[in-house]
Amino acid sequence: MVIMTNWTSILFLFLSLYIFADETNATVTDVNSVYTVINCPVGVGYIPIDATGNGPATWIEPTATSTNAGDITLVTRTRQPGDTFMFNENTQVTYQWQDAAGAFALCQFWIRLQTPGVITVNSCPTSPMTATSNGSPVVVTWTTPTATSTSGATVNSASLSPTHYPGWTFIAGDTVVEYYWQDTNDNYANCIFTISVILDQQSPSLNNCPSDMSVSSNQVHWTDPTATDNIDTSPTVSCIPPSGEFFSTGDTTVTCIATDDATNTATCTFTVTLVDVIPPTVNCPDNIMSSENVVNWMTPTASDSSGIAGVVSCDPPSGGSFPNGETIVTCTATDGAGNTGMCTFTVTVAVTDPNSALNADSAFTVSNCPVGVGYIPIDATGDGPATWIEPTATSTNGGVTRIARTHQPGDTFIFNQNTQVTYQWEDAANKFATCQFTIRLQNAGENYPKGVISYLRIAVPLYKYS
Ligand SMILES: [Ca+2]
Ligand SMILES: [Ca+2]
Repeated sequence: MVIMTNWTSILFLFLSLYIFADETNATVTDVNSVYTVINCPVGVGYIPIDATGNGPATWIEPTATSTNAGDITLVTRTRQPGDTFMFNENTQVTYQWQDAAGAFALCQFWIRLQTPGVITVNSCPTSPMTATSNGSPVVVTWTTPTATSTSGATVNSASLSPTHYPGWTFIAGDTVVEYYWQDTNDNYANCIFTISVILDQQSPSLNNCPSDMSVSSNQVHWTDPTATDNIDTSPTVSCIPPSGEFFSTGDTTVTCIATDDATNTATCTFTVTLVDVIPPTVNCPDNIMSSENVVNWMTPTASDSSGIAGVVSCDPPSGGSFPNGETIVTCTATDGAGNTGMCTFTVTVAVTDPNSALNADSAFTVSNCPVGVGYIPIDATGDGPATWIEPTATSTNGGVTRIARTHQPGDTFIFNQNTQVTYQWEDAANKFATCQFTIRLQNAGENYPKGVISYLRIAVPLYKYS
């Protein structure tokens, strides 16, 4: 007879629970590796026996074999089938064997006489649950198991008394977590599992950290390094800033961090050098039409990926005197890396010059342009239509097209107001001719002062009316 303290019994029970798992045919290796114990009802918490009061209970008795030579002796059997048990009490039953070599094996379980029905436990976590720690307590969570009674009795949740709750912290080592339930028929059930926290104080290894790189595009991609660890099979790897980020001109240090489950870290760094090869973007104003030779505009803005676009200058500059016709203005800005961006716009000056007929393109001949008349007076008493002989043009270059006619005979004009009428033509050589004159509806015989109205016969390239 082996006498054990209560503490030792509990330890042996947990050993057998752990070793037998959910099988009834298991080897008690930790007790003595030579044994095979059959029909030890481990993992069931207790064996429920339907009853209405104190009475006998039966069960299949466990047996043991040993690889050691000689006979095996059952040295302990605290109860045997047919014994009387107390109603609604858990009674522990212990079997212990000793073989000829002196090795022991143990089987312990509980018998309970109770009202018919058992409590079924749902989602008891699989034991052991594992976690890793770098030495600090770690938070472990699990799904809280639930229980239902097959007898239809109500499971008394008030009796739910876990030893630990999900979300608690655990230190390295094994911790046994237990849940117990009781129903209104006084049936019992439990769920027992082990949380095994493994001490890991070794940092992961980072492999294939990118080399320093020089790039010309500000969006930079690379392949993140990989990591291995002594325990964590998939340490996380992240880089700051991450691949695919937009970088600023110059040097940026990228730091990659590998982290294992126990929050041990390893880092590596590399440098991304962004060489600026992108010229600034210069934002020109819209094309300018001017009736004066001196033309001003707001200095264009410019932007650059480096953040510094440089000073914008235009050629010819704002505020200068522009000739009649179209002038292309080019504005540029140069960034710190010497990249120059540019944009262009046109300044078209159309200054009405009474003497510009002398500057007419010599290829043109314009007929019926009423030059020298100041204006064409039309007798009228109010707003109304006016008619005139329309001018025409020919060119030695051929291909003359009338590209503008601001008014045509029959149009209505405002009384006592000078209205300028413009015709313009373009020939096959892209030369232009313009005829401008003034129409005025006025009282018959009225002499509105002549000579103050500008007029023009044939014009050099002024501007295209659209
Ligand atoms: Ca590790
Ligand atoms: Ca740039």
